[in-house]
Amino acid sequence: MPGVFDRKRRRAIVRKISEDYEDALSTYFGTKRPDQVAAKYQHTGYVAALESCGVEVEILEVLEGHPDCCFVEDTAIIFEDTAVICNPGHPSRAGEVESIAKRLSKEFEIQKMPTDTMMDGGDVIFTGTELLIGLSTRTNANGAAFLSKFAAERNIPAQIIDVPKTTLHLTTVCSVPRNGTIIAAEGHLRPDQLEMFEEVIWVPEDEAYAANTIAFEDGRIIISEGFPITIERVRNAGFEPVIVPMSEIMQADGSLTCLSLFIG
Ligand code: CIR
Repeated sequence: MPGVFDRKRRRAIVRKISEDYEDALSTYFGTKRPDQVAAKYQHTGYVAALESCGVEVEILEVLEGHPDCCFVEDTAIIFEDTAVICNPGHPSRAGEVESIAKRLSKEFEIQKMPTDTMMDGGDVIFTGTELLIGLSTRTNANGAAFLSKFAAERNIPAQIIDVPKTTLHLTTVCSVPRNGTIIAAEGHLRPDQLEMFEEVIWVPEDEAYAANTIAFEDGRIIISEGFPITIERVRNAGFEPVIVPMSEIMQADGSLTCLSLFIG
């Protein structure tokens, strides 16, 4: 299924780091206000890493007054020819979706979510055969029910996973680099939640941030710098790591996938 869920990952939309990025929301990984200038450098490096893996990247301008606007993963979920526009789970992010919907309407049908739903795209993962939908502080049961039904109508089954209170989104603590394999953070997810996978590459709790990766069909995998145990485990599992610095993105609770919306 092309779009967000296709590990060919040919095309992505990203958005520049805002001038007020230092005011971005931060609850989990932040230890200080993020450095906006360093974040811009890291974002440039991130885009270069995507391009080096063959992704055609479209860079959107900053949305004034939206410090979290670079985290475009949260704004929409792409299904084949339809873009589901999320109802962000934090009020400060509500103003980000309109401009994404406008951009996506150029090539996708637009499906808005009902007003009683709440969903961030960071709570949705496609495993290759099914959707995993996280219930979190940003995604409520109505949001999960709506997306499950929407997916079922397209013959895609969905499973709901409780996102632990220790983390922001489902994607914050896991990623699916190939069908049947999940990279998951110890201390956040439990083995019984991941029984649908043949292989779990466990990330030690003190490297939890590194569980979020972006993998490609050829085995390359973009992974955050500074997490040696995870990098070694991923390499041992047959992947070729492409390592990028992410410290200032992490300060705002953003991970690798959060910075991209894959559209083809
Ligand atoms: C937020 O709290 O909404 C942003 N500071 C971080 C969003 C990260 N996005 C993601 O995990 N998909």
